[in-house]
Amino acid sequence: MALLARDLTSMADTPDEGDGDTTVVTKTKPKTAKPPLYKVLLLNDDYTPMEFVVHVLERFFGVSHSQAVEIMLTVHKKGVAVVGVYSHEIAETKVAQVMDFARRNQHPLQCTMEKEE
Ligand code: TYC
Repeated sequence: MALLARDLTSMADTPDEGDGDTTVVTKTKPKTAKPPLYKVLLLNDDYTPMEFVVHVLERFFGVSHSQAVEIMLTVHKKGVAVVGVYSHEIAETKVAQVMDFARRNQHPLQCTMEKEE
């Protein structure tokens, strides 16, 4: 049976079939926005014992003892340091855990979070 003109037209540029030519199909990837990240900051004060801060860093931020001492001394000298970067929910949990642990131990240690730009 003979091909109709419209059949030839529809086959002409169909990928992987037709006249043997190759058609390259390019697609632009739909852009999914990345969720924002939040820095968790530890603040210096005059009263919280250094060893308590070291313990907090080991316990809640999973750093080694020597890393914890280093970070604690940075906060002690500079006033503040970023101790981790997390999703909003994880950052909130870290801040709450540190604040609760400090309060229960009657230390004025402060921990906050801010959006990473
Ligand atoms: N400045 C405190 C002291 O001399 C130690 C300290 C370090 C406190 C870090 C808080 O986030 C802090 N005992």
